[in-house]
Amino acid sequence: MTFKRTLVTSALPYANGPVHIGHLAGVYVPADIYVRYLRLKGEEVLFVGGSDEHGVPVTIRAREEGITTQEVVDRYHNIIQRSFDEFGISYDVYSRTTSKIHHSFAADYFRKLYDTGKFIEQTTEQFYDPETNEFLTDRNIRGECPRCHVMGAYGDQCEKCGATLSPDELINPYNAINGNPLTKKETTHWYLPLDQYQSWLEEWILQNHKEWRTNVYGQCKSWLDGGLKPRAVTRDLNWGIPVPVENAEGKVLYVWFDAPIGYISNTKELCDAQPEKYGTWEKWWKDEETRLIHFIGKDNIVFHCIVFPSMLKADGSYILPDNVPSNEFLNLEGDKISTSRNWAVWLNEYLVDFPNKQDVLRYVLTANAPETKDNDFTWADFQARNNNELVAIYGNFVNRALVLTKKYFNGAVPALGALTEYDQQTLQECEEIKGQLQELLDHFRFRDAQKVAMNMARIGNKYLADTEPWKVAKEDLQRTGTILNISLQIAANLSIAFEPFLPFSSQKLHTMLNMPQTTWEDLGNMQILPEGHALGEVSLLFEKIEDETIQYQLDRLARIKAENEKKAQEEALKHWVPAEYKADTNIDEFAKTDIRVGTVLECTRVKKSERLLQLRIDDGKGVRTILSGIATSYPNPEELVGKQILFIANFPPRKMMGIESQGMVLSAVDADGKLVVTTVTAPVKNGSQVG
Ligand code: B3M
Ligand code: ZN
Repeated sequence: MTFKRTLVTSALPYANGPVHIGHLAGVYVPADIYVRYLRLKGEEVLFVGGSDEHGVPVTIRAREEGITTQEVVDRYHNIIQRSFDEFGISYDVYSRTTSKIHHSFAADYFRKLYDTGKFIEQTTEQFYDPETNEFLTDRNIRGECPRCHVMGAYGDQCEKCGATLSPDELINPYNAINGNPLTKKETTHWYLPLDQYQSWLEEWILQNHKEWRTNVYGQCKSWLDGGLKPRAVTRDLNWGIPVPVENAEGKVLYVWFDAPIGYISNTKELCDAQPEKYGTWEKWWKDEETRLIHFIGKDNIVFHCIVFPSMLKADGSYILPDNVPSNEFLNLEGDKISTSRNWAVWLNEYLVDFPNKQDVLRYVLTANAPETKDNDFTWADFQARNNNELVAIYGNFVNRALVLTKKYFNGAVPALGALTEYDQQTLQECEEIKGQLQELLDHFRFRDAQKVAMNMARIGNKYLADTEPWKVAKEDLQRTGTILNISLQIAANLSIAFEPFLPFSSQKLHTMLNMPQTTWEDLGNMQILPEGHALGEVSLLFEKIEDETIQYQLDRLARIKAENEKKAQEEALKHWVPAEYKADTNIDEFAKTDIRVGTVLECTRVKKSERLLQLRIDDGKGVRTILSGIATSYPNPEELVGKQILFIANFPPRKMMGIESQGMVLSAVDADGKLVVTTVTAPVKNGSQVG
């Protein structure tokens, strides 16, 4: 199949926070490299992006910040768009899913599938908060993680251990907003019966797209092998695109239904506004000669390879993605990047600390791109790559070539004299770079491609070091001229080769070389700059980054880590101390707290409570009953029997689940939120006071 044009999309980031280096490395830089490369080659290409402004995350953010959801998406859409702009992510259109055009387009899309019987209707039981009368979406349900037992895991995912969860798996689920316990209630939704697309998908992906990246192909295969099930495309929520059918009050399109349609509606928005320049939107979405490429992160694979293609197929008039070059994840200093835990390097903040250093970040993120496996961003590596590669190789080479030309030839490109074998070999190696680059870029191997571009700078750097034109100048200025001519041609080629990767530096180098507009065509031409051509002003292409600057970033992360640990403990405590106790705990009372030692005689689960254990304790004077919310940390309660533990003896008695609790067992909370009952290190008399 030969294609006439390429439509490139990049995942629509949720407008619930700024974008961070993980986004940039995983999706936006690779997409931008690819698009710039195609544009340089003169191909017809359209680069579509936008903000994903529906879904639960934005509503959660609104609550956290105490503003309306619309204000949240307005704020972050602007911040995100600005970051993309600043980092040179060269969209043709960057719009948003709250736009009018998108709302009506997505509603129409749903309506067409609805009218042609492409959905099935199902009634299921969903988690419900009887106090607020609302259904809870996965993200608004929290509870204990069934895998790592951290408290406060989300209904769709545990941020601590990364497990993908469903709310049913959570231990003691509660409403994330108000802490209310949840019940279940029936609700009706529309489903896309993915099972009906199973065999078609198997053929389309597993047979016809074996060339997809192994991580992408593998994930698709495992979904398909597991057997696809119908997926709900609507939700009970008050933020989103209302379901455009009768009797659907309070229901909106599922964010993952409307968001990918955003690619289409954003294209339409652009094409409708500038038809002479871009043609019709249908040309981009419905013409078999258009090649569609989705750049995404790995958590989006199923939606882009299975769900969205099924939606497109259900409609029947659209093209399908030709490739979905998804990356794995980028970690930060060994830990998973997380918006909610503020464990990230935010792009807007990066530029405050590193003004005008967009390309440094682009370079490092591509050099470390998580193309085949998860990778780690560290500040030490960031510094090393800047200082040892960008500054010491690329920058140093270019600077020497230009400064020497200024010095010996008054800034004009010297004549090319007779060539040595080494000259010829150097020129040839540089000429060959183009083919290697293309081969890699065509196959979405950006990390290796950038290495190849850097190799050309290495060749140049070595060439200058070997030929030492500054020494030669004393005896043979003409030879110096030849060496510098060759070096300047390499510099000119570097500015083209690096254009997709480091657009700002290429622009700068272009200006320094006073070079006419070039295209990919010119790459490999080792006579771009004619003899006598006057160079522009010389300045440094890259600057060294000092240790203090890096230390500042490391200190910031250490602070965030400490804050997160504190928060995790607080979250655990919130759901551990029985609510009845919370109200009357304050510092004054704490001073009066009477902590004593007792031996556990019996320890059993409280019926119908997943949280409470009932302990019978020998307190030295008699036996008392204490209820404690530690059941999930002690799946085997008997292990506490016979242990001497610490308890608060003078808590007023409280009734819970019909049982009177006469005190409170003291536990320590570890960083994961697991509770460990405190004890003494040697036997003491029961009833001994602790203090
Ligand atoms: N907003 C999820 C994400 O940002 C989602 C992508 C939508 S792409 C259509 O990872
Ligand atoms: Zn977990």
